[in-house]
Amino acid sequence: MKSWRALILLDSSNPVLSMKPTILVTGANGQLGTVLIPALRIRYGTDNVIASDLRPAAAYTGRFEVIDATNEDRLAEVVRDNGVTQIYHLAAILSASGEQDPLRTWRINMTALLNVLEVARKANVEKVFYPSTIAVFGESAQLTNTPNDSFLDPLTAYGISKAAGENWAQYYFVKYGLDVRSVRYPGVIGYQSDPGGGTTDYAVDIFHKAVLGKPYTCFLQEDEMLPMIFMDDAIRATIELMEAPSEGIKIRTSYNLSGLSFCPADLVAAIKVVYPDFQVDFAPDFRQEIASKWPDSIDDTPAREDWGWEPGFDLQQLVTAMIENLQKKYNNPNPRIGKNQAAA
Ligand code: AKB
Repeated sequence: MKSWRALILLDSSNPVLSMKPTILVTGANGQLGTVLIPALRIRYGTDNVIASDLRPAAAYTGRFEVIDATNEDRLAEVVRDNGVTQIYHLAAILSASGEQDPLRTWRINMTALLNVLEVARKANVEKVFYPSTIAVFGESAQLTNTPNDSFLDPLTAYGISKAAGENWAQYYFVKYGLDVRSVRYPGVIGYQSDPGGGTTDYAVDIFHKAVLGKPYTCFLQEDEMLPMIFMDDAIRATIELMEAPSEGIKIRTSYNLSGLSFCPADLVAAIKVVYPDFQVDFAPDFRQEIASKWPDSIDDTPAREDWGWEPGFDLQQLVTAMIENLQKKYNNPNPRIGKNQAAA
């Protein structure tokens, strides 16, 4: 299985590494940022990666700047004062929390992105990473193996902001030559950090409950199939895209990115191999309505062809990695687990 750790260990002769970018990451305290920052620091050097968020995390180590990305002057100041050459713009409000106040979600997501693009353009930043999402797809898209170039008619404020953002990314590339790169993440599943306000969050929460020996109530229907990706794959995809030669990046809106697809019932069955007594019930809420409009699976052929994307984790490997790592985190509190019960 391929992981970002393998990428770092196996690839240290990559000429990209000798150029040592100075990287700014917005939304550093979020689910992805918490894991991406250590990966970037291992790859490019601790001092070359500046984490930023609205507030510092409790026990932050390494360079950190308090930045509200909706404040263009503050963003410009940090970029200028630190000679930033790459920005990973992760700060955003996600699908489920975004629906609580749709106009605020639009305002924050768009203002922050346009600030990043403008600051990057004015300061001659070399590359920008912009995360998009499967939430850009809506009812016009084919649900199975959704093609990269599907018509986008998203039905959440988050999805609308990300679809618009993809077009702004392309606009800045075409009009100003700003090297903006983007992937459409599926639901990201990792043990290292908590998700924050997404429709796919169940697939992380469920593992914590299983390892703690507690029952879980799932907010999606048991047969709601969604595209997902293991955190290590998501991090590796991000770094591989950002390091790919510019001429290979043919899509300047955003690349579909596929890991695996499953529904809650599949996940419960896989977890029950390890925890046979795990209790799950289903109480679908407003997030089921969001999920029902999203793809079941994603066609990521352009990502594979243009920059060599290949996922490394299947469902069994993901479940094993999640349970083993959460058992360590929680000091294996569930007495029903014996060594020989680890998922194969
Ligand atoms: C969410 O559920 O909102 C995110 C996403 C798929 O973009 N995880």
